[in-house]
Amino acid sequence: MKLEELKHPGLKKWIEEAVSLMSPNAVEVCDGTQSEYDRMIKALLDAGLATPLNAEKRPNCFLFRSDPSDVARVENRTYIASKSQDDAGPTNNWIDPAELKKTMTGLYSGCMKGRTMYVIPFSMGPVGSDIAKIGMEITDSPYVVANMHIMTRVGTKVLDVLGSDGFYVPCFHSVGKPLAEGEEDNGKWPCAPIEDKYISHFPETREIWSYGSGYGGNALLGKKCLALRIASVLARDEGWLAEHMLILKITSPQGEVKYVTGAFPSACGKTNLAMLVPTLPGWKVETVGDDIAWMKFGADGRLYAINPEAGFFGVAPGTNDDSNKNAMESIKKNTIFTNCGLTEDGDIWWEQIGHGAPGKEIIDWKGQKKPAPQTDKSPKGEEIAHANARFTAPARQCPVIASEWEDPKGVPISAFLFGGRRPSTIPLVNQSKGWIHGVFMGSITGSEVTAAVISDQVGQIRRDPFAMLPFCGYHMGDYFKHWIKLGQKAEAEGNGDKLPKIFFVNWFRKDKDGKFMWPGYSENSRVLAWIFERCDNKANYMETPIGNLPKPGAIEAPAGISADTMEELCSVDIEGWKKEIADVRQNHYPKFGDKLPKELYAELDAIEKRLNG
Ligand code: O2Y
Ligand code: MN
Repeated sequence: MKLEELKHPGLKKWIEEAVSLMSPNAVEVCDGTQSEYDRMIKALLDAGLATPLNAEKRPNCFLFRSDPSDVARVENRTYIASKSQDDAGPTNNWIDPAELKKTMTGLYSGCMKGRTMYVIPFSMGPVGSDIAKIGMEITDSPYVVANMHIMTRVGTKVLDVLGSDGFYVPCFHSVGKPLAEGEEDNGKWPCAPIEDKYISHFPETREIWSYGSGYGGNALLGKKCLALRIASVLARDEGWLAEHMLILKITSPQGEVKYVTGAFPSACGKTNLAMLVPTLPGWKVETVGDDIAWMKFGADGRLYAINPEAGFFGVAPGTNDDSNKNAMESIKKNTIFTNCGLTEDGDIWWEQIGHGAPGKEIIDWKGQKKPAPQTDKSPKGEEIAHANARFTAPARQCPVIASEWEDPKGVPISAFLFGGRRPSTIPLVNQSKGWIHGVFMGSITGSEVTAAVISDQVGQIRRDPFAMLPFCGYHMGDYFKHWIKLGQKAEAEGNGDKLPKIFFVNWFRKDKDGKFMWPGYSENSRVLAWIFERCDNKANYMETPIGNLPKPGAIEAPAGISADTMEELCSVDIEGWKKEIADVRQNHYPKFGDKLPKELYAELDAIEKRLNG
């Protein structure tokens, strides 16, 4: 589509200003069609950036290799540029917005020379849904356009809903690598050096400016930047919730349906849980979303959730037929792979894919030929796929996608789950005593840092409240307050009983020999069934100082798990909890200063008193 055809004068002016700043060779407004997607792929093939996979094994699938300096979200280059530093809070990087815009305007000046500027109209959420929001991403990366086609709803249908004066979140993106006359990418992933990368958010003006990275969350601006960082600010101001949560549909053997959402920090198996195959007879679990939930109260006082995304941007290593059969099915066609290995027969491969690589040689994520691994493991430091290698696949291809996953009114939520990778202390499942206790649970969420992340904190618990630490667009103390206020409002309106029940789960408890006590994966369906029944005040439970836990026998033990182990998993470690409370009081809550809601300190005092009582 041509610029002249746009019906929104504000949008046209914004694009014209971007063109004059960034000096692209050409401008294209994306229409979202299959032929446009195919054109992007062709441009990427011609530039030597895409490798087609074996069309018989993986039709319409392509592999990309990014620059080794551009392989993941860059949290230390991600900024919340609110007018006041206090509004960004202690957990976000902050730069004064005027100063940051000056620096970035300098970088954007002429940044698209030799490239085409694409304007991507995209909807986060079903087009036209009351809960959805429109974004407009300007980018010079056809890789971003192709990924946005999968991850969001793109094109003319979005412009139709926008009309001539609709609201959109303006998003600038450039890989930061202009081309000189006659220069081509020639197989080299374009990006800027780390010190020039900026992933910037301007919460007051609802703008996103990204420069220098072409990878994932840094470049696909609908995902973490819009759907979490900017949306969390919109949600605070408009009275709804934008959360880093999966959405599940659970059907009981009696055919009753409930929807639950769950927030888990990275490396806790969120996508696997979202696509779980239950072992519990008669139960069915289906996927509504695997990463983000937007929730608004309906006229009936219940909270309704949509998945703002249309695809999965999942971690490849570790995904196999045992850990996530449904993800493996979802990526059989029409999928973009990034930083995976390439086998001799033109297929992808990664560590823990479930089998060795065929043939004699394999090409690793850096493009180097290596001996083909005989098993699905590689020695540390010699991995074939990057640890953050990804697949981008359409959600509609998931065999267990729920039929209502695109319902514009969303699905009514019965429960929130919070969870983390906690080797000790935290029980298998714990129901909060009420809303504020549930907010307390969310606020102390944390996870053991695993060797999957390069960090000097491996083995330590890193607090990641509501799994939103890298994604909250404002002060987290105010974010906790927002959660408390929503509950109080619902109570005041007589809808307290319609609020989702809140649970904390932990699949990762270890015994004294360091072995996992709970098998996880499909067996988590046993815990989901208990949660499902607790939402109706059924299922046996016992009141404890830390919350309501399953009574012995309330969750049937999976094969190979003894009654003693079940009892340990579902009991209160009083001494461990005293240490937990002390850590929250001394090290965690003080970070939020006087913005930490007094209700949460009161909850901390009450739990401590019960533990001592
Ligand atoms: O590394 C990236 O750019 C992707 S991060 C990501 C992708 C999908 C879902 N969640 C995440 C995350 O970091 O939470
Ligand atoms: Mn995520």
